[in-house]
Amino acid sequence: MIDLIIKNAKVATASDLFICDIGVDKEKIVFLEKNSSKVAKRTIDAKNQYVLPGGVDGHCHLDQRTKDGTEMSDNFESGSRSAAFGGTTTIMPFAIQFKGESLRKIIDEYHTRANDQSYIDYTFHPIISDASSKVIGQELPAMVKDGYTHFKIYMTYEDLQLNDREILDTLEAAGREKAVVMIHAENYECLKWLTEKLEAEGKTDPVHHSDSRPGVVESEATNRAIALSRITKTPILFVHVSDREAIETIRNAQNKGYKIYAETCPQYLFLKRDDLKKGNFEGAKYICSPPPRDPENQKYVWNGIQNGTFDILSSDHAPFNFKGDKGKMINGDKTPFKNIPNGVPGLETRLPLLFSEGVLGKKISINKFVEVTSTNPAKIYGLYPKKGTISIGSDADIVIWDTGLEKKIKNSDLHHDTDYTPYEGMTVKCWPGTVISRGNVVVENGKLLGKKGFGKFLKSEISNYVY
Ligand code: DUC
Ligand code: ZN
Ligand code: ZN
Repeated sequence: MIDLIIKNAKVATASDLFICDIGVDKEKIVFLEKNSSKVAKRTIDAKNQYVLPGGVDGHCHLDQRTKDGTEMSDNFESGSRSAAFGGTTTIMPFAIQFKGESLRKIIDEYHTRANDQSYIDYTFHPIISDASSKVIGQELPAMVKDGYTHFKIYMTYEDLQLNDREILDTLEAAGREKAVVMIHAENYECLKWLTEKLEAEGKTDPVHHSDSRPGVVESEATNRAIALSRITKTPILFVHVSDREAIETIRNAQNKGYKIYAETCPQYLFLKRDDLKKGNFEGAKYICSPPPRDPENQKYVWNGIQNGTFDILSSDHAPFNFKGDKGKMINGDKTPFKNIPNGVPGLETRLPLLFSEGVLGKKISINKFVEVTSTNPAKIYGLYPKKGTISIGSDADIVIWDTGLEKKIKNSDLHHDTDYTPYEGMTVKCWPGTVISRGNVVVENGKLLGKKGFGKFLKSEISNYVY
């Protein structure tokens, strides 16, 4: 007898929509059949419910080391728990390298942070901030061989940024090894110059974070990174793309046939610049980089999902508490925007927001939803078809969705350890009902049934996207 059958499932993948029974045994999907007569230890009837592959969140930050005295409010336990409640069954947090550190050492350290903590499967994106010849000539190739096939680099932040020459060196090495390079594109000199001018005028409130990083700061860096990608003939993936001109620049490059990929995030669909103006320092809750833009800009982000400019929608969950002296209020409730840690929480709300407004709001198809939230991140980061689809032989990472609801998002109902959500009060019309990771029910009827430590580290294959 097999472990589980999900009957009458309305299954959506990135390409198809069909009704069938899903058989699960020993953590895998073993059959997809209409009106199956087989029996299992457990049967779930999913009649009239969408049954989708578990979400793959290709970008989140958990228990990430910082240098400024702040501390992330979610670790691998609370972050993975929250992700599971939101219908995500694979997460990809970052392992950050500071200058002078060995990549291998930091990966070992992040394994220690994640070991026996996660409810769901995970992989790491190493962040390369030290592009020394040893790191990119020796460590990077060895790490790709060991299953770390995707890396992030920054064009901004004093401690993290690579200059153009270092980016060229890194891209060349990554291209040789067939690694995926994710790029945070913002022009550091420009935003630093703008920040200094704002400070000189006494403009240090949260909303001025947005003035220090106007769209052109992002689009200039985007354009330059595309040039560096072309020079080295190495594909790149832009993370957390927000700005209309940056989107157009990416679209143009894609139209010319360059291998340029892009990710956006819910904060650029649902949050706006005016949120940063909220009084009593509340605006700090919305500080992330790039910053939320104006409502007109949101239309371009939706359009970029619709027309395929964006391959991926990730949460970029970068959690810092609003209160206390380790988060947004590191220097009290007058903390100048320059010192406010960047990032918003969103692991749990990513899928319900996009399903509700995108699919149920008829902006995107159910297939597009699966594509950008599960299948593409699995493909691009070398985990497909183990993850990211419902097919025979894939891991049984499955979400049965409840629709037809009216649910107000409240932080007190979420399962992260962060003391706020920027989506407080927004209404969604769906929520994951049953969340299954490798055949095991992790969440059902709002209850956590999964076990801490069940989640395993996943080695990534070389992605087809970089050939
Ligand atoms: N980049 C991220 O990817 N996340 C949070 C902040 C940032 O700059
Ligand atoms: Zn970034
Ligand atoms: Zn991020």
